[in-house]
Amino acid sequence: MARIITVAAAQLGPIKAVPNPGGDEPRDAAMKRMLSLLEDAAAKGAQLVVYPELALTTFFPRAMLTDPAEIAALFEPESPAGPSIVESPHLKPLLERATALGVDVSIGYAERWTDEEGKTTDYNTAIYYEAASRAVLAKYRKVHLPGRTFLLPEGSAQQLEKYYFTPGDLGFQAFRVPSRHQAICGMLICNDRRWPEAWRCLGLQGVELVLCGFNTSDYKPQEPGSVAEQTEMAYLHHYISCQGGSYTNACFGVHVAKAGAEAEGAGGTLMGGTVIYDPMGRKVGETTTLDDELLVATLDLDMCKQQKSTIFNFANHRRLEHYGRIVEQVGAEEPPEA
Ligand code: CDV
Repeated sequence: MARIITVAAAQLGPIKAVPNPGGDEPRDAAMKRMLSLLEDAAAKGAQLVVYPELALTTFFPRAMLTDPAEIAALFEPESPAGPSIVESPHLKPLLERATALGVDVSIGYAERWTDEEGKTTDYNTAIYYEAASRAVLAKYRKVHLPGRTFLLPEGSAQQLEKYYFTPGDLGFQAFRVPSRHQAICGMLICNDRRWPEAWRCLGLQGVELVLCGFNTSDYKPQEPGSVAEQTEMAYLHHYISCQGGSYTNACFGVHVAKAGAEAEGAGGTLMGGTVIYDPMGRKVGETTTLDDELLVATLDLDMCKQQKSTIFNFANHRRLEHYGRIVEQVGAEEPPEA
């Protein structure tokens, strides 16, 4: 039987940060928009809807909040004894409707995790929710956190993920989706898509479908180049990362933007470019706006087999004896001058 899955990339337009960075658009307004995309996706036959990174809030790491209560309001609390993310009042309406429609959901959010010992850690997280089992099949915590823990000089675009989050501790785990022909899926979050190591960890588990939400600003005043030049470069680097990951790991990739002007000033505008690639590295489709927009595609998972069994048959061709540096070294070490 053909292993066909219809996916919808649910690009979100801006979730406005008005009047201050933490004072985000009322959550129920953003939820209404997400529900509307879900209904549209289901009507178009989608079996899986993928939403962006930090889809429940504005991209708050563009500003340094210091009020603990204001920060806490942006996070979903979770712990082994509960609550779990499916109980979150901020997400529940979406998952309930997805269950009723029989549509799976992958979505990113800010997670505040309290472990058995009472230690609290904040992660930039995504989940895969399967409608058939009403369960979260997989959770992924972003590994590659860009930016810094401190502010750059005023007027710069800020990126403060290292201030808000801890690097993910769950690694790059592929997982099966029983109700979708046992599809082998994996999740990445935004900056992870730029790291071949992340893709290859999923590729080594036979991944067929990579799901990745992102928030990527298109212009940073402190960096060289005009707005037009930097924007062009942002799209180029986004495309080559996603295309390369799909090609070299023989898998589909669904990359979903939160786009548009979320906040006034530097770094407040996010690029679009929600895009789907096939295992050959071909673009299947792309959005054209910076607003809420749905990109629907029907994918044949068995298309992954051709490249996985030939040029990217890892078992036949990989040479582990030469890859030591990848795990033994972090920064570049140049050869001594001759
Ligand atoms: N949210 C992100 O991870 N954004 C980064 C930016 C800062 C470069 C990205 O890789 O798109």
